[in-house]
Amino acid sequence: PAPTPWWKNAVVYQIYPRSFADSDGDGVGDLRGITDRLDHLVRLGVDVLWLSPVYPSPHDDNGYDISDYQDIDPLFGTLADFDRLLAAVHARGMRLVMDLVVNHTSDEHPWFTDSRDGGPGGPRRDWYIWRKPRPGMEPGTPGAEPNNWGSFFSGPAWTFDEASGEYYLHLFSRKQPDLNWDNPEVRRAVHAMMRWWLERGVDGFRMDVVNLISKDPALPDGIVHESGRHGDGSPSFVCGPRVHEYVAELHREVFARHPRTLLTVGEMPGVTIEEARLFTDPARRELDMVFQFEHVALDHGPSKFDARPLKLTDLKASLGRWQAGLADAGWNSLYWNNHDQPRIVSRFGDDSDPVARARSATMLATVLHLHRGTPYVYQGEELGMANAPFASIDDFRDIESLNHYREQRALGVDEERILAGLRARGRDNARTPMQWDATEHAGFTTGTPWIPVNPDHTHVNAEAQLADPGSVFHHYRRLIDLRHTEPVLTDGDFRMLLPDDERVYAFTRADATTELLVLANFTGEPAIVDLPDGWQDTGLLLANVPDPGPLTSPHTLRPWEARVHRRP
Ligand code: TEU
Repeated sequence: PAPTPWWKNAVVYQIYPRSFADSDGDGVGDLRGITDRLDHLVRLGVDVLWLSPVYPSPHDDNGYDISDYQDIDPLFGTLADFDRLLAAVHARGMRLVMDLVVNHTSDEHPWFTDSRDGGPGGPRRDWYIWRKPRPGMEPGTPGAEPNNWGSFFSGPAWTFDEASGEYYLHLFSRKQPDLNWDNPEVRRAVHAMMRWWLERGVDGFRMDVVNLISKDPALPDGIVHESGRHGDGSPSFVCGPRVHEYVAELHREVFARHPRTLLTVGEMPGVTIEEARLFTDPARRELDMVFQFEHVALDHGPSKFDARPLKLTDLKASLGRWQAGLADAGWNSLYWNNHDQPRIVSRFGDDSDPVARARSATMLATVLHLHRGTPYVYQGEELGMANAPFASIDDFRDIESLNHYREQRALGVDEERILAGLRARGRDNARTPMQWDATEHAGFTTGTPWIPVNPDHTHVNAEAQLADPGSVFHHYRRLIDLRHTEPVLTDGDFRMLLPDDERVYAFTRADATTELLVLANFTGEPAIVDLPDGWQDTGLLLANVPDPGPLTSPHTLRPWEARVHRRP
């Protein structure tokens, strides 16, 4: 059999540079700050750093709107700073993966200004998606857009360009025009740029919304759902007609040209298990793994801001389906958190008091890290960092939240109701500064942070947790160590237990020699569970409570208790 790829028992740590560590006191994190803090990651034991974008950008979407793919934004430092960080990461035996956003560029990228200013028939007009107004409609007026698609960031997915009388497509903000991937010139330019980064020594890419790059060329109207104000274009652009052709071409023109093994992960809103199998089946030479979104869409209504309680059986059914679906071909990425999701301890756990926070955070981590796939740790997750308090709309920074607020206010929705949705699900929850210590601004900056630090940093911080062997940090360190030392964690079969139990998440991992049992209480109350046969008196491998005691049958799990047993 082919050797097990290195990333099958690796753990990836995602850094959001803007909020990780500020070395020059301007209130924004930067590359030197990351280099200064690498030993935190070495202590944690992670193998790979995934860096959210640090390229030049107007920061309309905090760097996911790139205006130059082959440089570093002065806000974060210079290419020399980047090379120093890369060397320091490699010197510690870790690897660095870049976040690449090529479904769209910034509207300030020269490719787009050429395309716009050159007008129809201009030099790069066909590098983006331009269309005439809907026939018979007054150009530039609501409803005259070429189709009825809405943007992920509220409003229509089209913006009118007065000079040419045409519209350009942007699935995200109007400052993020979508590239036309049907144009081979665009694809060649992207391939050359990616090879440039690989020649610089980076170890792979996280590809932003890479399953959206191929659109149905007819760009048909989408269905207007009952809660929607615009058409849902997703059937025309989620895993569109030529997406596998383009991703396989990326593999051929970029990844395959670098003999050292890379890590490639595609972020794929709306991807199904069937599609994910096609993207990650090694025989197809496309990507190593994908980020799917099913498990982080179980606790809200049509809008992500319409928060609803999670049903544990829905979560188990969803994650169980993905474990089964990719068991024989392909590979799962495992995550609760990233820069787009609220903090998991506040979402699926309990952040209301220090014990419940630490206990529920380590329970959630244990469940995730014992699944089959590559685990991702998002900065601060290893400390059990929680959602931040946002006093008013002025505390929010994220374009997705600010646009949603403006749109809902214009519709006359009650302000407190909108703020409640933003506080529960807003992406800024993940973007408050990393909490290094209990000093002012949590040791993140000596200046004024670009977004307020969570007041709970006085007791939730890396310095305090490093000194406490029972901390969330040390539990993550033990989980990551297990990933490196227990082969059954990498390739062992996954079997979900108790699918109908609304309180306990239980499953096993097994290979020819070893079997693990994971029991986790997803509630703040004691939970009684009947053990599967033969697990009493088995060795306790890891628990998130100080005095776990032996397994009995039936067994009473304490609030938020997680434990891993091993046999033989
Ligand atoms: O996210 C794509 C994406 O699907 C998210 O917009 C997600 O749907 C939404 O945030 C959930 O509320 C990627 C990046 O991770 C995100 O930060 C960017 O804003 C977006 O693409 C555009 O580049």
